[in-house]
Amino acid sequence: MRMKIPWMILAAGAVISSVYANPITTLFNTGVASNDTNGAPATLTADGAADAHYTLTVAPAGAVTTGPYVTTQGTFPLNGPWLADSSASKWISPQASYPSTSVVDPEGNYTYTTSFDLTGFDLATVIIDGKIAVDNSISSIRLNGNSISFSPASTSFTNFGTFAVSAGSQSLLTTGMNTFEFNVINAAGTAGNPGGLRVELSGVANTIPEPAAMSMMVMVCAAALWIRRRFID
Ligand SMILES: [Ca+2]
Repeated sequence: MRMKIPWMILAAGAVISSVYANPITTLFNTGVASNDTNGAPATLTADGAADAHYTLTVAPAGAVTTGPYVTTQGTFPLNGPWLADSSASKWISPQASYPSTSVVDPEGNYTYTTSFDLTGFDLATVIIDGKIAVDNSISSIRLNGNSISFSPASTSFTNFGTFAVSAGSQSLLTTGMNTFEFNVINAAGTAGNPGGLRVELSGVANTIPEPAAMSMMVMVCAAALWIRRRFID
């Protein structure tokens, strides 16, 4: 009879695991209007429109700061130099389009900011994977004001680099809204010199059980204990 105890433990574990481990659906890639219930991109933002989830919070003197905009495809720099847009993400930039090489963004630091909601998640279990491409280089990535490490691509606007938030990073996180800042340097240049950012974010975390779910787990454990005492001991 004691051989049946692991089945009870597995049953309780199945209930617990069905309560936990959910996608963080408020992490948005650049150029994405909405996510599905699994946190994957569902609808993209139109070329030339302002990005719904990213803001340009710092820019050099003389820069356009009303965007960032989803960069227009089919023309420079998305007709060759930049990594092509995909169904997962699109480039965003200070200006909506760069119809000629005389349309440039000033040299200097551009800080792009995006926020996501960790309400209801166990902060110690948060795992986020990020991909980033920039024009021209990344100076830092900050999470709630804390610099986090990243692995830049060797060619910054034709390939993605990576960064991550590992489980156990709760000291960097806060219940409720959290903020990434991507600090991008646009290089000097008076012709054919746009700035831009491309980010893809995905994350999961355990949810903090609701009272009803906690009650269910307690009942499962109590039932297992009762069966053990009634039929096994
Ligand atoms: Ca540039």
